[in-house]
Amino acid sequence: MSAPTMRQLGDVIPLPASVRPDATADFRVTAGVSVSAAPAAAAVAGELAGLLRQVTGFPVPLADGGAVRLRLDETVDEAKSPESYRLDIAADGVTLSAPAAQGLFAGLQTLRQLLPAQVAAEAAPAEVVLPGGRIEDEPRFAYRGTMLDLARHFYGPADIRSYIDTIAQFKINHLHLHLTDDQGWRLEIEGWPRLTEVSGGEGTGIDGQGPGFLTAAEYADLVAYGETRFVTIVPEIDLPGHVNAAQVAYPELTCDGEPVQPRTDAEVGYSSLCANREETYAFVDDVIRVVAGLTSGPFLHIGGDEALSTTAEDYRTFMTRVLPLAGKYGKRAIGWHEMAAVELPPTAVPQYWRIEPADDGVARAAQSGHQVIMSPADRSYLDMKYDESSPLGLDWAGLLGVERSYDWDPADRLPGVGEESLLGVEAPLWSETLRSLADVEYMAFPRLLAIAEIGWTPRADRSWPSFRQRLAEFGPRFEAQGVNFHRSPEIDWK
Ligand code: TNX
Repeated sequence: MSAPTMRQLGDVIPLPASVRPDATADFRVTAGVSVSAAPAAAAVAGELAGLLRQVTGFPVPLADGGAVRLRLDETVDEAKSPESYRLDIAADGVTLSAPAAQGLFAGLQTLRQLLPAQVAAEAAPAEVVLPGGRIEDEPRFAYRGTMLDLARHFYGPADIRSYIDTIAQFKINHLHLHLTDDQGWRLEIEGWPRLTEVSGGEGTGIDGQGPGFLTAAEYADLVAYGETRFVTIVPEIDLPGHVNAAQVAYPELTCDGEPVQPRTDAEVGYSSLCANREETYAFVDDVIRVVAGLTSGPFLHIGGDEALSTTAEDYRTFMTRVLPLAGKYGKRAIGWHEMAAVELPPTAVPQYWRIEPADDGVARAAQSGHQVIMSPADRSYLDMKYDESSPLGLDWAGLLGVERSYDWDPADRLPGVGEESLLGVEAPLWSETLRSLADVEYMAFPRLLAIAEIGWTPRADRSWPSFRQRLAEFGPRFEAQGVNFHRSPEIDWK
């Protein structure tokens, strides 16, 4: 048997809040290892046993009195985040404890990264060693998200599930799905079949290359799948602009009732719902009711961006009527920051994407108690090119290398929107130049890991040299999982 390889206790992304290595306490995972768990932790325990099996080749049964123990633990301070956990690695065993299943799941992701990347050959089981010590961890922000744009290019349920699996490993806990735009409508809505029959069909998407839609049942399944990875789905119906696909399907949604042509180009800002027609609100109420009914998470994103062909007055009329509909159907509205131009319901969350600070009401909203999601395009837009040689991506917000995506802080972006006003951070990935899950992965990895660390790790503990060094270890991990990534020359990949 070859000598067991070992990782360092702090070799984790995102970096945990507290890491105390103890070189005398390494734990050797040997042939007899088993996992024990409180009944409420059975799912996470099953996953951990599976991981250990994969890495070592040992049988790793679930059994009482196992050396690897998972506990839902009252001794952990209940006032802490449900995502908090404590991981103790000692010579005689490993104990993972948390106040809630989310915390156990977060701790499992840490443990996964402390195991070697290798997968044991079936014929040759191999011991591995976990580095000794204690990790105590909890997130900086409750919302750590990323976004997929299904409208410009559709990705099916298998791709989305695979993406959820990958992002959850970095403690990303929200997946925002941009479901509708000028080029396509990607979620079946009961009572409005033409939305997806016409605008989800062949020839939709950028250059007609991204057809497809989620049936209501497929979407509900994805929501449920996300729950098992503690990833909350945030559906977006983009309103009142970005609606050409809806108007192609239902011409009565235009101001003059005249049909409009399908569009497969990347222009923005030319379409709008009509603020002074009741048909508009009947449609929007219905769509929000249906989407809310299919979504278990607390959020519903109503878009609100780039409504360049809606007058300011119509925008205000429309948003003032539509924003409360999220609450009417039990959801909390998120919208791109343009919506902060109107009086917001108390729980509404502006998502800020601007490059340069401007007076668009976001600071005012924060001062009156609104939480904000930070997604500045020049730091968090995963569809920006890495550098001039990037085969995919746009560059209107600048080039976005890995260091640039790491070396900023959401609490410094906008005067008046500090730490206490932030719900969290999100990295959107628009699909104009993407054609496959491999393209998505290439743009997201490794930059999404930078955003994940910004969202999780205490600000004072972050540094680019440390991140850069830890990131290098993830090359072989992505490869072992078959996840595509950009071998950025900024990193000395292992
Ligand atoms: C801006 S910023 C958009 C999207 C585009 C994206 C491309 C924002 C809320 N909207 O419509 O897809 O740029 O980077």
